[in-house]
Amino acid sequence: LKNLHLDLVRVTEGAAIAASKWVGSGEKELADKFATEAMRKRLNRMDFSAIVSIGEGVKDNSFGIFRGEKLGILRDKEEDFCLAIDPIEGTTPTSKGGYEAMSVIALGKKNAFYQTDQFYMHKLAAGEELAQAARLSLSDPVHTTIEKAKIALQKQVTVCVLDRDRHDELVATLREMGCRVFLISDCDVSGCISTCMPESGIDLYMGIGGAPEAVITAAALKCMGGFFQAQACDRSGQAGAIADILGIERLVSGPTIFAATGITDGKLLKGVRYTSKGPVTHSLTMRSESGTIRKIETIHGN
Ligand code: FBP
Repeated sequence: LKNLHLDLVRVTEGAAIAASKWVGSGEKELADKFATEAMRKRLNRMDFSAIVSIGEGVKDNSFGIFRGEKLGILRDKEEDFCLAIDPIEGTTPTSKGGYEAMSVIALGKKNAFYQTDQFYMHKLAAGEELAQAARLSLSDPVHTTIEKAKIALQKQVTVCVLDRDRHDELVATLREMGCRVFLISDCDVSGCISTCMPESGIDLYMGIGGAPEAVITAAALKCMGGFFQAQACDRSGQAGAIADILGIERLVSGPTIFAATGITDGKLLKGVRYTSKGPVTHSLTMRSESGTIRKIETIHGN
């Protein structure tokens, strides 16, 4: 996969620039449409054949690249790779000029990525230090996870959670247990990744979010050595009990590459800037085989 990771950054750069033109426009669907078209166009210039394992958008009725679409110059041939894509992770912050929107993609070998028609998954993420010091499990009750984290880290635990009504009980438990809680309006991929960045101050990510985002997160945390488990569920979390809890290897098996480009400013990446020399993007690309993490600032020219 080594030679593909810089090409994949070009893909997220293109999608982020297309999306950035719609920042604050109030036009979620149009932003998504143009970002998706840019992503498809750039993927179709790559010298490979890849199939989308898990795409975006069905839950929002959005215009999208969905599961089963084949992409790349060699797309008429049998695919060698699979993709998990989200041209805009954070359509609401894009349309409102909020924080954390990114264009993201993950690539693996053929059939490497988990596929589901469920829209939502229950998620638990932690950074490498905590993952090594405590045996975390999504099957544990919330208070057990927090007790384990407190013992392992010997400090007040900080948890990132999507700000949704469905998380009221979770947030109440975290507060009762003396946790610091970071409620984010959107973008749980970056919420999960921030557990692997000590400077973020976030120890754990907990709660229910999108299923495509879970596969993309698993790819990112595989590259960063983090812990991640997810379980398919409905929006309220009710169906969770009947689905398997999947670890990183079940979500993303074998080597993987992750790439992201900021659309608006966030913890992880700066958003697209417009200068007299053209748009400037800020991206991240990571490879699980080598553990390489590259941060790339690109001036695109006019
Ligand atoms: P979109 O860009 O597809 O809207 O996703 C943003 C997001 O916040 C994801 O990060 C998260 O996984 C999901 O939406 C949560 O879904 P919902 O907004 O329905 O609770």
